[in-house]
Amino acid sequence: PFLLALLTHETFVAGNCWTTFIDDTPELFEMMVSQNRAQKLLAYLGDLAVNGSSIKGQIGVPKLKTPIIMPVLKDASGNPLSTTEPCKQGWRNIYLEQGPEAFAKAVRRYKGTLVMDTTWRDAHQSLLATRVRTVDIANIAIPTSYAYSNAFSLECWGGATFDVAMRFLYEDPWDRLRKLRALVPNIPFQMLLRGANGVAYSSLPDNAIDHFCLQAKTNGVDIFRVFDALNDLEQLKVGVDAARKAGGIVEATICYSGDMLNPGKKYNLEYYLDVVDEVIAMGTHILGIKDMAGTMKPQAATILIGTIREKYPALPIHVHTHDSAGTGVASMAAAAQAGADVVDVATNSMSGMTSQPSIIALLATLQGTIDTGLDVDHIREIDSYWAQIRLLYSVFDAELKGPDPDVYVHEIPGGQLTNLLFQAQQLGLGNQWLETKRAYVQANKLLGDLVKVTPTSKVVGDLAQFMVSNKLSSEDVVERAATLDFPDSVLDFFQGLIGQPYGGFPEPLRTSALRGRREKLTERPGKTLPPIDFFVVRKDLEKKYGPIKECDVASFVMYPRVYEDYQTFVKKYGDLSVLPTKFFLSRPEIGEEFNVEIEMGKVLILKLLAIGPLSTHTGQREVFFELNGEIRQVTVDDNK
Ligand code: 3PY
Ligand code: ZN
Repeated sequence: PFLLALLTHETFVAGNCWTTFIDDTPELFEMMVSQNRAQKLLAYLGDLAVNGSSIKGQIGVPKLKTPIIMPVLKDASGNPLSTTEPCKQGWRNIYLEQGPEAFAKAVRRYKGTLVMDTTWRDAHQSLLATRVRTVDIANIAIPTSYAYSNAFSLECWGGATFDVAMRFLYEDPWDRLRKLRALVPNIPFQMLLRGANGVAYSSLPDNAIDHFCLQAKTNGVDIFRVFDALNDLEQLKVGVDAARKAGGIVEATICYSGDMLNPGKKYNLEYYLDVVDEVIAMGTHILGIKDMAGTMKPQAATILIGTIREKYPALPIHVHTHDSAGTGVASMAAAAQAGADVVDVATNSMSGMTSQPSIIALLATLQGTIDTGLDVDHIREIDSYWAQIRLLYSVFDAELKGPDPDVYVHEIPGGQLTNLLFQAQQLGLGNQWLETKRAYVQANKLLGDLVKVTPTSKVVGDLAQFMVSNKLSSEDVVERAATLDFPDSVLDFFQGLIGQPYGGFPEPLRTSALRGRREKLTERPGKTLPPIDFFVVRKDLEKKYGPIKECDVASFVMYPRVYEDYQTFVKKYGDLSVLPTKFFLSRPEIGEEFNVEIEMGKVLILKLLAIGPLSTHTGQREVFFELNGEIRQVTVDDNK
């Protein structure tokens, strides 16, 4: 690349070179970096052209064929609103100027009900396998800063977005956060933290959670929704304390599981009220109620939220649901009427089914009774963008055909429901899905009726799939537990690595399955894990990858393998977050021109010219591109 930079430098080309030309021309180095980036980008595009997409879970090519039309917001007089600069008004100002307590008080004082929009996190996690890329969120971020300026928050980070960004999208999750933050300075950003697990699937040392939350806060997160999958309060406290120490707004959250209206249910009103008392004693700015499967019927929302509201009049309450059964709008309206301060919704085109209920449907339901402070026309405009994005990501769309009120029976959380359905469809057996749902109910019962959300939902799901694929009934599992080779996640749960379930572990199943091979934990796992030495981790990483940021250390600590694989990918192909999604997922037509802005103001104009014949000798092909008017060629292994 250096030679290429030298040979293409205009002074060199003009033949006006002097002996210290290289030393006197520092932009040669910059040119080299740019050319290096361009070459890596061509290597990716060449590979995509020859071998097709290697993005996991992708089926086919995007349905969206036309360029994306950007929405135009109008002001009160019908004139287009300027969205060149981000909006400055919003709830975040209260937090920045007066701190988390004042923010919580102001939210509680608000006369209507506020909304959190989940489009940038949970909605695509639940409908599109978490595959929406930074560029597609960033492109709509400034208009969103206006349309949603009175929103309580935008959920945009955490949960599965953290590892999926690195693992499948080859993006840096921190980079996403920083980019979005710069474009939306006015609306609080919310993340989902899995308590003592951070954004991973099992416990980490406590200082890793502290370190992670501080990085999250520093890079742009304001509100931390912290939950524990078993409502294990000790596990929850680790995350709550970390978020508070980082200076964030703490939303300690209890998970709602099953149907509390059902007589004899393990998780009944009494249970929830006890947990709420403990969570409040822990200290939280806001109480979160997380109905991750969408089993909180409207009447349950009225009773649960109404009772908490009465008992804790000053406490801000934020309610989350999924629309799997088709009753999400009704439940959120009921929660708002019962005194919830904030409820969760998603933009229409990314709502419904396993995602959150539709924002406009909720606004229509509340119209004339409860104000959200949002402009429906603006929200509708923003949705016109997401309708196109949904088609762009059609390759990951589970294309659910309708609501699944069976969720009241199987209780599968939204994101997992889409995943399990997809896996059952891949197996191609017509009855596989019904069998999986049935087995999920049995597995949950065998495990003692758990609160099911990441990571406990995976434990139940893995056991269910294990039962289906090995044709095991519940009785078989109990009788043959001492000889069965249970999935790792089930053994982790039995060992106590995920925390302590309410009501205890199921016995004798636990002891038979563990067979003395693993020690049973009686305390939370993080208590005995040795603390991370961040200085040493950083030094090791810098030796391998050169200068890195403190947040990269946090990525490695959370997902060591995934982070290293991501680094290897970036070394080979560069930072692909700048590549438009259509060309990240599918090759351009021959002769189709497209632009990639590799950095501010530095635009590459690209065209795929030809894919050469297969060399039987090397198993490779030459792929020809035009890059800013010059012909470039890359050699690609044909893996087909
Ligand atoms: C997650 O942990 O990623 C969730 O979305 C749980 O609901
Ligand atoms: Zn959710």
